Amino acid sequence: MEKPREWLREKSIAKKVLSQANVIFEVVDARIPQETRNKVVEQLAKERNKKLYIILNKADLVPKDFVEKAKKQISQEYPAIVFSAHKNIGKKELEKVIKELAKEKKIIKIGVLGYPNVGKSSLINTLKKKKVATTSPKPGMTRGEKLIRLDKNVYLIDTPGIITLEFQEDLALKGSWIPEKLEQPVEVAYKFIEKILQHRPQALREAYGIEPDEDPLKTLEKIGEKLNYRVSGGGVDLDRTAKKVLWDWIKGHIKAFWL
Ligand SMILES: Nc1nc2c(ncn2[C@@H]2O[C@H](COP(=O)(O)OP(=O)(O)OP(=O)(O)O)[C@@H](O)[C@H]2O)c(=O)[nH]1
Ligand SMILES: [Mg+2]
Repeated sequence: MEKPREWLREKSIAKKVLSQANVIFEVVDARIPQETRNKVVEQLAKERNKKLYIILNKADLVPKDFVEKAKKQISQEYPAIVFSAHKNIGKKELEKVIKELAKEKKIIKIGVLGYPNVGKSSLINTLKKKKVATTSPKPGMTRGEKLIRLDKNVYLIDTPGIITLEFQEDLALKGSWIPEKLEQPVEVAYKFIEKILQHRPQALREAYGIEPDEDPLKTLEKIGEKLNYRVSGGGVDLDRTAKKVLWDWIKGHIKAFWL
């Protein structure tokens, strides 16, 4: 299991933020909304009786009917809001929610939590209409927690991504782990391509101009060939190709999504 100490540090940050905050915004990736729901965050919120909203961020990367279906599914458990920090989606609705929350208490603190790289800091910047939180395609950008004043009596708390006790391979599949830090990038890319083949193979055709093979490894090879990533001797550099594919997913270049 990867780095329990780091995990504990993050869990303690989550606990701290959860006790400071009145409300939780759990940010998920709208492309894989169920897989990026964070069990630790939801469990801690439940234990502490904190109201939790699920924000489906990066909605600009998926079709509208898909994200609406995801929202409907999640709404059975938590209030859900479709959002994009990059495009103007859901901002008014979220602002309305915040306004309503602000009426309930003298001072309202909203903890923004979720897996690394789902767009927590970007969401805060969008609401604030100013770059107050550092963002990056690299998972693990935000380190400590940071209090940001949104309004007279409204504060947002930016936090580092919360990782649960999971294998780095599984985190990488969520776009929450830096591909270079993987021991076996090819294995992860294999699993990732397997998922895409299952849900939306044309995403690979669109991204790389290749004809996906039903064998994920062959598909990875085809991508490497197309990109002309070679090892000395002429074979396809699978390692490099695997990292590239995982980065393309992180950067939103592969248009796939599933529930
Ligand atoms: N397409 C798209 N990309 C987004 C959106 N929001 C954030 N991103 C991108 O996702 C990446 C991660 O964004 P951050 O805001 O740094 O994510 P974070 O959750 O704060 O990440 P950590 O601090 O590492 O946990 C960046 O490359 C952003 O540009 C969005 O709504 N749409
Ligand atoms: Mg951040």
